[in-house]
Amino acid sequence: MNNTTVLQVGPLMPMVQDAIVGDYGALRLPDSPSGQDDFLLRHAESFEVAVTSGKVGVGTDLMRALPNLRAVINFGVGYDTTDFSQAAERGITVSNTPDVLNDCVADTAIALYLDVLRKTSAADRYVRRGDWVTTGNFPLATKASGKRVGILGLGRIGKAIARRLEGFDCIISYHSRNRVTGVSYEYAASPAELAAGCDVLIVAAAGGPESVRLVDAAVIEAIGPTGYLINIARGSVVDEAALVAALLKGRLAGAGLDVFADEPKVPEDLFALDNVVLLPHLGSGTHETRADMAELTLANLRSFLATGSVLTAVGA
Ligand code: 8YV
Repeated sequence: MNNTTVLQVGPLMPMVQDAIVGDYGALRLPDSPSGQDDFLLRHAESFEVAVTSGKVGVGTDLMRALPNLRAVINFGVGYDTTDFSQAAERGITVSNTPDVLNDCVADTAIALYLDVLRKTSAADRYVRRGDWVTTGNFPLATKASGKRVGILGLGRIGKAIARRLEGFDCIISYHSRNRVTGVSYEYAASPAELAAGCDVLIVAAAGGPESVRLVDAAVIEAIGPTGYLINIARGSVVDEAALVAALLKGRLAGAGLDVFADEPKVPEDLFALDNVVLLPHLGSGTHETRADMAELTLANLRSFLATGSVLTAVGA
């Protein structure tokens, strides 16, 4: 294997980047479009493996420009930035990092759930502004325990969220493409039906073409003015313009968002709303989980280069 077999696409954790450069002589795709053209003209044919993250991915054009690509090794469970249908057509293996981040992403969903209903971030700002002294007690919030919670996407992360919510005596229902066996939660036939029957809708569906705007204006309307939306999945799963409009008009009680349609841009209309909690896509962002994701990414790369198959293939 020559030294230019591995292509790095986008920034990666130092642990991953150092390993792929040190062990495999990976070259990094330049960030600028003109730099990329020149780079690909010289090197495109040599790359058999691309290592990337869910944030950047190997999109349609880049994948087309790599005629000998055999694998995309993705850091992150979400791979919606990689053209998976082209990969499938061309027999290109795609791996991701499932399971190792379930706990942290589910913990983040619970953090948003508690924060949005009990208004802890808003209350923190209240104390720091000195309002406790000048204005008195903070306004009452909404009880978080015992709520009816709908989970959109009862996959690995959705189930981890549900397990945590059981500890809060919540009544859980879900909608997924297919019914999930081995759970006692009620199944809703559509996202709108799920939204209509719950107090809090938590979005945990995978991103990608099949889930674009699954939560549309009608679903947001069905959550209603006393309901809340939490999204720890992908911004693309929610109609962001409809969400912002509903929040501004009081047609939704609040929202907790870790993901957005055009990250890192967040609709500025939301900044002034105390019933909205905004996080910078940090769902899996702990030292422990990111180290586990890095290790699994490298294990997939090593396995592919040694055997031609990965440990955690998407769609396997
Ligand atoms: C990562 C994520 O931050 O795994 C995912 O799908 O959204 C996050 O855990 C991201 O993928 C890293 O690029």
